[in-house]
Amino acid sequence: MKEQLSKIRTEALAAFSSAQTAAELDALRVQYLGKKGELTAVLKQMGRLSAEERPVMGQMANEVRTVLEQALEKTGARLEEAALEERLKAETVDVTVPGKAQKIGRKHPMYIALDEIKDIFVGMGFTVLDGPEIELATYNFDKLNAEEGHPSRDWSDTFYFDKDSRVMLRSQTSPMQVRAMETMELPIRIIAPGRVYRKDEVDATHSPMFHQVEGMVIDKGVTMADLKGTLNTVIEKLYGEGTVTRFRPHHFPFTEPSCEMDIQCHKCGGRGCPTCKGEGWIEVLGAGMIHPNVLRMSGIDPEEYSGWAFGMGLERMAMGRFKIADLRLIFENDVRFLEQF
Ligand code: 2NL
Repeated sequence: MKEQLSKIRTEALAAFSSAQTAAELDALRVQYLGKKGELTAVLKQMGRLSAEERPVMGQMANEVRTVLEQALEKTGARLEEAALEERLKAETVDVTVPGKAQKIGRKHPMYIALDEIKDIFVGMGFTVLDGPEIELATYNFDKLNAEEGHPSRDWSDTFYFDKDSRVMLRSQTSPMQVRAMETMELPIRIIAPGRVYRKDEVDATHSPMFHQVEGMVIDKGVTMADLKGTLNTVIEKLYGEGTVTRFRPHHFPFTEPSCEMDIQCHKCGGRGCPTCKGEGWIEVLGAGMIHPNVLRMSGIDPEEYSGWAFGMGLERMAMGRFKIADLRLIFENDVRFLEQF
């Protein structure tokens, strides 16, 4: 029995020290010290010993157990340390490796144009307004002098929510200006940029949703000269000093007289080319003196006050500003397109 115990001790110690992993070591612990292990098997034979031998063997067995347990603990700690070392090595971060470049987004060309337009007007003392995209036909049409039966009110042109054609997606940002006329103190100098909706098929120059910037000035003694002077200044700031403009008569229900403003084609200098479709001129906005009916309906006395107003398409502005040929590029948001601005 003495030989058995010393053999277990020698074998176990050798096995422990050659263990490579914690799992291997644990299996060895079970093999030698477990309930069904080799040491227990020896102890089970104690009954066969004489009364004198029993305590001696018992003591020796305990000594072997203690020695093996200490060896297990030591080896376990060593393996754990080695495993940690291994992991630290495997997970090392090389801080000198160049990082992955982060792609940073940028302003959409249309918003670059809008911010420039806003800056110009704010610099002239205008306030920027914001308002609802779902509007009452009252504010979109009635109070703008476009009575029942006006072609722009047709179901084929306007997105209505109800069969009585009273609630709609605004087709222009003028309703915000009507609300301003009703609530703001005079004099008024405002611009109203935002999304507008019309039932148009998508093509190179049309979209059922686009952006408009409208604006107006109302004060005592405001004339067509103020309209021309202000808009010429704005267009020169946007398109460059010396940009040649012209005003053509036009018709809008909410202004009288009304006009459209063109800039001379920057590509051909007015001789006619593909950019201006042979015209020599490019239309940039519509404007006019606010119709007395419109002023009156919003509670402003046209005998005392007068004003001018304008409306322009923001996409068209950005297309001209950045030489973009197709409106769809503005909405598709293809990164290869947006990266260029
Ligand atoms: C265009 C023409 C225009 C206005 C918009 C306006 C607003 C009020 C009163 C009077 Cl509240 N007028 N807005 C005036 C003239 C033209 O837009 O071609 N837009 C793209």
